[in-house]
Amino acid sequence: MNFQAPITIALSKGRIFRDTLPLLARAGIEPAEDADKTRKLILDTNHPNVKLVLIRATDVPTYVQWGAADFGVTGKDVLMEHGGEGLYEPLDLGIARCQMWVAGFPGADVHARRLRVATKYVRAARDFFGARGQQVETIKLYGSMELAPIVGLADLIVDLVESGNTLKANGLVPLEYMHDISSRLVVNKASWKMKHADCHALVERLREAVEAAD
Ligand code: PRT
Ligand code: MG
Repeated sequence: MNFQAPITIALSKGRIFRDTLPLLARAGIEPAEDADKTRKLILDTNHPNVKLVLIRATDVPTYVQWGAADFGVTGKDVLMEHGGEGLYEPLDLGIARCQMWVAGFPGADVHARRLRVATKYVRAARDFFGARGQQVETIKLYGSMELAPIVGLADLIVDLVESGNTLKANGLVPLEYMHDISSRLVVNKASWKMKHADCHALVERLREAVEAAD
């Protein structure tokens, strides 16, 4: 496959890059370098017109929204928090799977009045509790949410759970399931129109790669 227009794909280092790589390879795109071993922020690929940019996971939707990247791969958790303005979400890549849960000490009352909830996912938390008419006070954190109930900063947390080991190691338990999370391919809405042939071809290649991986 040949790309006529320049295409930039935003990825984050770590599990997103690792899990996206085999899908890109099946779509015929191979980076010239290993993301986890380079300090470069822009990686060339085997296609002269295709570049990868390596940025913080939470910045991926922002880059794509503003057209600084045509495509991005980002967790549904990050996407829900961003809001998805300026983006299409054409494909669930089925990678970096986990779940979003309300968590806290065993037996904590998730229906109590005047709860304080600490989380990186303020929007998802407000939506979730708000949908059942429960007003909660949210405290925005950027990491280590598990600490919040222990030090009395919050009654509950909203966090991602994979094996459950992180919660368990801190004496916490998952209390209420919220969402299944996986990584999504997002595309800038203007790119989708202006570079439609190339963008559409890439989405279809990746769709086949995802189906082959299932
Ligand atoms: O770490 P950094 O601050 O650089 O960025 P990031 O945490 O956003 O990036 P990264 O690479 O850690 O996560 C990227 C995406 O992977 C997330 O946005 C999720 O969509 C997805 N993902 C899948 C996860 C997990 N599984 C996961 N287990 N993201 C984070 N975790 C963390 C979770 O927050 C908790 O601290 O792992 C811990 C729970 O894991 P268990 O196995 O102990 O339950
Ligand atoms: Mg992380």
